[in-house]
Amino acid sequence: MMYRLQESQALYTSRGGYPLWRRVPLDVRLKLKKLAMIMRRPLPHLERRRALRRYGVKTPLPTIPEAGFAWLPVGDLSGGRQLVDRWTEIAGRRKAEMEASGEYSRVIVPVEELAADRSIADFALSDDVITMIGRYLGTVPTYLSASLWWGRRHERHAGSPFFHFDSLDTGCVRIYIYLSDVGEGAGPLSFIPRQQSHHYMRRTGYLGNAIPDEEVFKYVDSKHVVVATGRAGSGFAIDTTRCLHYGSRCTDDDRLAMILSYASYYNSEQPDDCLKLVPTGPQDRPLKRLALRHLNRP
Ligand SMILES: O=C(O)CCC(=O)C(=O)O
Ligand SMILES: [Fe+2]
Repeated sequence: MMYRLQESQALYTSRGGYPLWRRVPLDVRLKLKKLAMIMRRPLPHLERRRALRRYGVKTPLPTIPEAGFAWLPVGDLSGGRQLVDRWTEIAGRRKAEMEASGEYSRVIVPVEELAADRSIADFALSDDVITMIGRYLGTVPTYLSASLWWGRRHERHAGSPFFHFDSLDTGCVRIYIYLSDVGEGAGPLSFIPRQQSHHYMRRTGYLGNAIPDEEVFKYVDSKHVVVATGRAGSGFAIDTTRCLHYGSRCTDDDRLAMILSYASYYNSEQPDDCLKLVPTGPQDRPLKRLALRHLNRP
């Protein structure tokens, strides 16, 4: 049992802070923090809501429902097919090179190379993708990162193999695109939909870190776990701040996945410097420009 977490490392509200503060759950804490950020600089908040209405795509798009997860027809979204064709080939080749050298690293393509890649930028910052995520978050999102992970069979450090919530914002979206076939044993992203995840958060006072499966299943029936298996080229959007999740339990097979991350403008992730390498130009659409702005690096 490689992917068994022996001891709970999770943090709970009851363990610290002033007595009243101890009763404030994670989602409320994040909301308060965000409200403070918006009050300090309200203008971008209003601008971005307006921009979404004004520049958002008017033709039908996939929707990310309240439950926080949606499969995406990646090939039908603008730039999706090109991205998948190009990066399935590159990822497979880089993985083979690493294997030949006998080394392992989860990151097989440097983040700088991903940030600078035109096919990734064309998809990740397209009006389609930004509008779809924007409708879910209620604002033009900020683009945080593109990464490409190799999960090697039996590798414990290939990703985040234990249940947790991310806490960079009150909501966020990660787009996963599998670049290899990901069956049950290849570490598919697995999650609990928003409603049941929220129940866990409120019942336990969860604040952070990894939780053993048994701990989660004391509060949520394991039948609610959704295991997102898929073929190479398939993709989905997931809100990892609202859905308990884990991935990379590569018990039988390897996994190659590209992960694109977005949150609102008011998030607490430090923007990576390599985002400056994203190809830009005078023809860029307003939504792309806004998606490349960050609170800590306007
Ligand atoms: O290893 C994985 O796929 C899970 C990664 C994760 O926790 C995340 O994308 O937030
Ligand atoms: Fe996560």
